[in-house]
Amino acid sequence: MTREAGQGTGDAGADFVVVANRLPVDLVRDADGTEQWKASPGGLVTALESILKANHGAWVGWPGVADAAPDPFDSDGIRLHSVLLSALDIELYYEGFSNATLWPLFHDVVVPPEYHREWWNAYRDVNTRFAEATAAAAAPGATIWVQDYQLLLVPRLLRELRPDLTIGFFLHIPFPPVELFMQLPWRTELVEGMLGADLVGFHLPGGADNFRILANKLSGLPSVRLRADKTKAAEIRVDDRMVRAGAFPISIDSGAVDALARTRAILDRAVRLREELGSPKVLMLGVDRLDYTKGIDVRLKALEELIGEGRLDPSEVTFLQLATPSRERVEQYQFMRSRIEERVGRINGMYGEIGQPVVTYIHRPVPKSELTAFYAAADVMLVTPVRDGMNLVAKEYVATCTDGAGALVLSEFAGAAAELRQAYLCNPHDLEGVKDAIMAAISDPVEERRRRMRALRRQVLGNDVHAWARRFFETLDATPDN
Ligand code: ADQ
Repeated sequence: MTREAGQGTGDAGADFVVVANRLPVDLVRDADGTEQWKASPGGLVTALESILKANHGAWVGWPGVADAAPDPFDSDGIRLHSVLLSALDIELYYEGFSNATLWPLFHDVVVPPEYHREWWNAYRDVNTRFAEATAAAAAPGATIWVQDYQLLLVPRLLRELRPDLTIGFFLHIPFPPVELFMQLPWRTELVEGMLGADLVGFHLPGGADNFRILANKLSGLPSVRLRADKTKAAEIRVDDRMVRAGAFPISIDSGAVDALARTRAILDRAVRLREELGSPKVLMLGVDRLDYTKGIDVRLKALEELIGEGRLDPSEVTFLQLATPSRERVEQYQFMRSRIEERVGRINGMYGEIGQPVVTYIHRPVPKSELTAFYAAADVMLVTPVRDGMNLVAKEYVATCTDGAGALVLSEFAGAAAELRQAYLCNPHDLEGVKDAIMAAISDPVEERRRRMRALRRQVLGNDVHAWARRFFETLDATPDN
């Protein structure tokens, strides 16, 4: 990671600023106390890299460790501004309000959300700090793009500090139905926080609708729907401003994934992986952050029953589950991990043979190239969340299926299901339906599977993350009263 201290946009401020809970690089502290930056390039960086570089861009975020706030510095042409979080901030704002209040509430209360005033106070304080850091980093008239549920209050706080800015906000997770959102003791503050933006983006039109209804219900704000608009946007009048809310389904850098998947190194690695897994007749794959919303237990239950009923032969089938560790200090994540690991053990105990487990479970992140080889090796991809904003894994798998073989089993409750209609769709709450979808994905005639994959590839390759970012900015530019 190149780091050029004090160079670049300097103190004049940036014309384009991304604000996210995390910076695109992580500060890593070694055991001996030395610190170094490690790149953690997600899809968002890829999507925004060229806009950031072309516009003297800056990024405001937390560097990933407690009590660290290095001076702003340039990294690969982007100026990075760190926001300091103490260990207590991380506990209350991040693990608490963000991940044990908002995350479960916004995912259909899959586990009960907890409401604590001290978590809320910390969330408000940290959001204020983010808004202040952004106000200091932005040039006059700059465009700001605030990301995700950890920063719902930032648009309004920032507008109060800097009315000259154009502010976009994008929510990466589902926006819940009105009845669920109304549980929140701080529901009005949060909706008004989001209404500080000029454009509020969601993955699906349903999220934008829920938001529009809540703005009316909680703040009495009138809105109109723009029916001819591709984003199915609505305009909400806030004082003398117009706020637009619409759907912008995110995607991946599909061309890059497709190109990587065609390289000799990946294709060879995929062949070797299958051999290392005992050359099964059918290789099924799951790839997730270890999160209770992802329905990892759903697919394990389905597999266990299918084997138990004799519909799948354990000597012919292997299921590989890659599960990146996630939010390990949050209690519900600890419970879920134990439940999943217990079930993996039970299935292997019942049906595995020596040196031939039915389920191979890897609880570590996997490098991008290795992950691509896993996708390329798999016959059937299982994506069964009980609720998911989009789910990029589904799109990554499709972009990797360059030979047109491979089948995607996809939950109707993932945002991706709205676009990937030709997947083997299933309701994760209906276990018989999940089992039938898995069986169809394995045993449908090859022509039927190829036909479905062709349609999926057209969708994913024709709508990449660059188009997503472009569409968001075009709409932000077109929003009246900017
Ligand atoms: P996530 O909940 O993190 O994102 P997802 O969209 O699937 O879910 O993205 C996960 C990313 O992590 C993928 O790019 C995947 O390749 C990677 N990943 C997962 N497991 C991995 C492993 N074991 N090793 C290496 N990499 C792994 C949130 C929302 C989603 C929404 C995205 C983007 O919850 O619904 O799609 O933001 O908006």
